[in-house]
Amino acid sequence: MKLRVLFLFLGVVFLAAVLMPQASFAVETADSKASKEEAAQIVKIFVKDKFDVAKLANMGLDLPEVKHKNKYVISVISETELKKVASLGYKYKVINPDADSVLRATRAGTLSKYHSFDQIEKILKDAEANNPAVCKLHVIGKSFEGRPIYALNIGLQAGKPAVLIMGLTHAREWISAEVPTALIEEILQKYPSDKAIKELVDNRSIWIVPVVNPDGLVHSQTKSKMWRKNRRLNSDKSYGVDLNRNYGYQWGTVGASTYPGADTYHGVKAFSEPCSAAIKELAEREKFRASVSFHSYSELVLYPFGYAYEAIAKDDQLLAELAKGMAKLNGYTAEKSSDLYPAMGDSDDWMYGAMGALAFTIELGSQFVPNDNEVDKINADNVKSCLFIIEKAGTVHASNHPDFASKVQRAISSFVYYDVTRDVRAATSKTELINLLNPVNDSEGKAFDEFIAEVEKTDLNSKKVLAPVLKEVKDMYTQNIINKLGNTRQVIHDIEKLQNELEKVEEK
Ligand code: 0X9
Ligand code: ZN
Repeated sequence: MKLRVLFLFLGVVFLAAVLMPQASFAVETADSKASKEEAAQIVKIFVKDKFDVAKLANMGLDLPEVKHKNKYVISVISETELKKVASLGYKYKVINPDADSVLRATRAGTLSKYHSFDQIEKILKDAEANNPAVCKLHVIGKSFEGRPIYALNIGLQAGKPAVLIMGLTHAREWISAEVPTALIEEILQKYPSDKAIKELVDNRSIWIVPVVNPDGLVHSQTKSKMWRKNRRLNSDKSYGVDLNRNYGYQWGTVGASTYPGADTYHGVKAFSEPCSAAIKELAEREKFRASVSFHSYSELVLYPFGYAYEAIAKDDQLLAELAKGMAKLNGYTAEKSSDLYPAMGDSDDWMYGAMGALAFTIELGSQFVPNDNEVDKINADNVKSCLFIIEKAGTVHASNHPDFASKVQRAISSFVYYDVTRDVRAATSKTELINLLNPVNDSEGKAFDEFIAEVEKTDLNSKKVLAPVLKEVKDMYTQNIINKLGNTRQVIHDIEKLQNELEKVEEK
């Protein structure tokens, strides 16, 4: 078993080293702007199985459409990346050699059904001005280029279950800002007359961030429509970090690029970007019970974990049920995120894994910018899914949510989180965990029993992180037994108990 894990690990490291893209995508220098950008092509790449898909995601490719059954993916790709794909032996077909130009032609330069950032800003300010009793507009941070990141809080009583709805993490996914905006309008319009909506406003704290990536939206709507990332100027003079690879759970491992020019570049460190850091701060403060992040496209409701096939959430069943509940209302398909493709650093893995929120990503529609005549239906269907999850957040919760998790559980999840994110707080949170488990503080061994039960439930990566703690605790207990040597019967009993429990864990 251990050998298999080691081989798997070496295999991943090898693949990552071989497949990391060495070529750039959309590289701009500060002063030469778009002239040096490579055109974004839309390409169909044929795959054998899910491991082929994982390899492509691991190269840092951006894969908006993955058809496992029909054995192909659609990628938005640069010429250099495409050459790399071809050299690895993948068959492909160029669907569109210049994706931006088609959008230019079909949309004729107008936004028509879609809102600009300024228009959304006005909707938010009007919402607050016209409904001061039920909503308040917050600026939760500033983007790289200095634009405000707005969060509208609807339902102002303190202490009610909180839910977060986010849109437009990726620049070109314009429809993903429309649904949260439509949700605001629906709630505020219906609040005075609709009993069910009034019930939600009075008993929840609903936070809506329609545009997580304002710089990206402005860039996509005015300069380069197929833009995905934010607009950070990277050290190699390329632009942008993929905000959905920048969250700090299992950060820096798979399904993203270390290469700044790539479309899935994960940034220099977790939460390096003001926009993802703003969401982190908000989430740490509000302790959301549930969250939905809108993207486009593929008509999917995704649930964690996304970073690995084998990483199964403790609340897998509940997450799947809720995803299906939302999917029933918007007509989409519910699936575990990694089944689309394994990728780390997305908002859901962090929201769920580190914050204990029941977190979902909804991939809207069947293209990045659906046709005008589809927008109203997409909005209406997905507003229903939002209202469903907002309602559910009052009655169900993740087992690791801070309001519900035990001390031991919380200590385990913060230590694992700080350790995997290489946060300096890992050391103090380890000490806290060990103190809880110290037999001096845990004379009946209750915390220890809970620790063992919790370790058993965690995924393989967390078990690896927890192994040294287990060893230290084992040593402490052994020492404690030795200290009690006077009472032989007690010693034998304690040793047997400890041995039994350790065997159970070590077998796994
Ligand atoms: O890749 C993404 O960030 C999301 N898809 S998109 O086409 N909108 O870019 C999906 C994220 C789902 N999470 C994982 N597969 N881990
Ligand atoms: Zn997206």
